[in-house]
Amino acid sequence: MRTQVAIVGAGPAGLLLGHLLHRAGIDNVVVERHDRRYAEERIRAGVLEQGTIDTLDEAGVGERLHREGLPHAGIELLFDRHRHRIDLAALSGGRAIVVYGQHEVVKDLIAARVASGRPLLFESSDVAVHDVDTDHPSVTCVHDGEPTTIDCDYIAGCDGFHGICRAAVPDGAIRTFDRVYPFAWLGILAEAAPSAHELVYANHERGFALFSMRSEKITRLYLQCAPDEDLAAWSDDRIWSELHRRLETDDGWTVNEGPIVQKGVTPMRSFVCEPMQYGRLYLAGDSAHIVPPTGAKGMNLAVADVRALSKALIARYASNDDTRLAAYSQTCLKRVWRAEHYSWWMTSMLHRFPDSTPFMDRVQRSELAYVTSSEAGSRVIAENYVGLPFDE
Ligand code: RFL
Ligand code: PHB
Repeated sequence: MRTQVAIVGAGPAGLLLGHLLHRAGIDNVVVERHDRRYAEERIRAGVLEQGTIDTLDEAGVGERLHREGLPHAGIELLFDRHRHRIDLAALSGGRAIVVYGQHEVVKDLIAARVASGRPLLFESSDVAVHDVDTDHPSVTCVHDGEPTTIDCDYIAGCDGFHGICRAAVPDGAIRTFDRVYPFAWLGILAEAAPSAHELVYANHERGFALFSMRSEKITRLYLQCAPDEDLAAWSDDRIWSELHRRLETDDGWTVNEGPIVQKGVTPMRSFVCEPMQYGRLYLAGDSAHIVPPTGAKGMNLAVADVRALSKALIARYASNDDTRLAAYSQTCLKRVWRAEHYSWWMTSMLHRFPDSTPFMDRVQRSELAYVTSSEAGSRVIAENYVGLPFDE
């Protein structure tokens, strides 16, 4: 099989790239290791930045997100039993966020892909990339039991943090930057009406907690836990009791309980590889960088990467102009490092570190008091949370 761009991975990055290229008339094939159901049901991110919403709108896949997503104009930080609101819209010139599950974005993109008639090869095994440092790269895999070769001009590595694309770059051709945190998040989905309209990020002496939601009927909650936490040790009762303690406020606000329909543990790390390209292989999304989820940036960065990559490939095919392709990594890394700092900073301000000292606890408390009382402090949170404008 021959195509212009071979895309490895059908997460938000790979699917959106495939769709943006399709709309520009650029032929592409998407190869995915898992089946459609896995892609559509994997519960992950929930916060879409303004720029992500704009990109999905421009790509013609924003209709359901506007109908079913929950627009939010603020978030709250909870500490010392009080909630403090950050007015995102007022502090960022009217930008805001929408809460809409990543798997819903994926469903919308898969539907658009199927309608386009272009190939999306689910359940492909033994996926490998070849000759990426030549002008005739290829991807091989086994699909429907048949060994398959996809000859192409370019390869997009959109296969997540544990994928094969970054691993195919020879040692020494990329540099990596890494930080692993001494905690993780235990996340649940509960069939319970959210008891507040906005997200609540809590710093508590027993550890961080986050109140979020997916719909008027589903609450999404997270608790800071150990990196190697054993889920079996967490009965539903224990989870609720810990959530109530960490999210308790003096004004009597409390989370609503309901049947827990999903539980999982998410490790926390920061990671960047530089450059995000080797030869004709371009990395996008989690395959090139990871942020801890505290800043809600991961999927948004994946969307920003493929927005830049699609524009670069369109310029290349439309007018044989390689300038944007050559600048791809540099363009993306500027935004990536901003998000890396913000996610690290929010994580540091809101979590309990096992090696913390009474001095560091007081410093953290002072920082929270400052960012929630000073307009300048609140603005730093707001403008980063809603996402900075694209540098185009
Ligand atoms: P994905 O979503 O990991 O998709 C990669 C795809 O590649 C496939 N794959 C392969 N395919 C073929 N051959 C191989 N060898 C392959 N290896 C892997 C995989 O099966 C998969 O389908 O990466 P992508 O597209 O870069 O998207 C990144 C986002 O998924 C990620 O950054 C976010 O989920 C992070 N994240 C959040 N991001 C936000 O913007 N806002 C949030 O509120 C937010 N909250 C979160 C999060 C991530 C979380 N977890 C579980 C890590 C909350 C959590 C709890
Ligand atoms: C979520 O709703 O899953 C969510 C929201 C905000 C975050 C991370 C995850 O920072």
